[in-house]
Amino acid sequence: MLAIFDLDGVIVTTDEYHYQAWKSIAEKNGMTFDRELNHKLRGVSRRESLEIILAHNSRSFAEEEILKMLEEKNGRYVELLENLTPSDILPGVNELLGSLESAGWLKAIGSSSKNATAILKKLGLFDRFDTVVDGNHISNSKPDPEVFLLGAEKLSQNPDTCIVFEDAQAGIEAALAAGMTAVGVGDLKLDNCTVQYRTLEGVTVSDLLRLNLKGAIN
Ligand code: B16
Ligand code: MG
Repeated sequence: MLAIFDLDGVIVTTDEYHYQAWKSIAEKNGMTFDRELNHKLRGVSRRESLEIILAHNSRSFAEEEILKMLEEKNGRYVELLENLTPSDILPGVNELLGSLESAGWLKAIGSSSKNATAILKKLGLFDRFDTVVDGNHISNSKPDPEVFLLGAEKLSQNPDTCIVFEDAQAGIEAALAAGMTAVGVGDLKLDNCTVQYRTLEGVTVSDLLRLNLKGAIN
């Protein structure tokens, strides 16, 4: 059995840092950016996030300027990530990882972020995962299933024995398109997931087994 965790919004919340970084880039370039728009960027790649901000502001820029904005946004975001510590790990994550380890499950990260490894190292969680697949390894962003299928393939697991934990609708769709069980996490209402937990606090391996996977555990 393989549990695949999205990173931002499931293991840690970096929303505020993305918000601050995008806001400074948007304002510097005469565009507006607010928290509602920031929510729409969950699970969306860096480039596609900027495209959403440009569309929202009905603006277009030359490719060179777009690349500069993306670099500046990431520079600001990486600076802000310096503030992350293990105390930022979301409730229930450490406990669930421990239970999965005891039960012999494999564990992976399936994230759109190109900063996933750096974030996991800051949290002291990098070594807890059997593989980390992130924005550096894929050509197609969620809702394309590539990120999750690659994780399963790397660990030689069939999709029907994989459970994905996601906080974004695009990620839920990606998990379903991969033929995996999709578990929603967080306050934002998610459609089409088998179950949604507000946090991972109190979630047990037995709960996951009860989700009635199509594969090995039936
Ligand atoms: P980066 P996830 C996603 O991570 C974030 O939710 C999203 O807001 C961000 O734009 C994306 O990563 C790319 O991040 O700029 O660090 O490459 O939720 O898929 O873990
Ligand atoms: Mg996420």
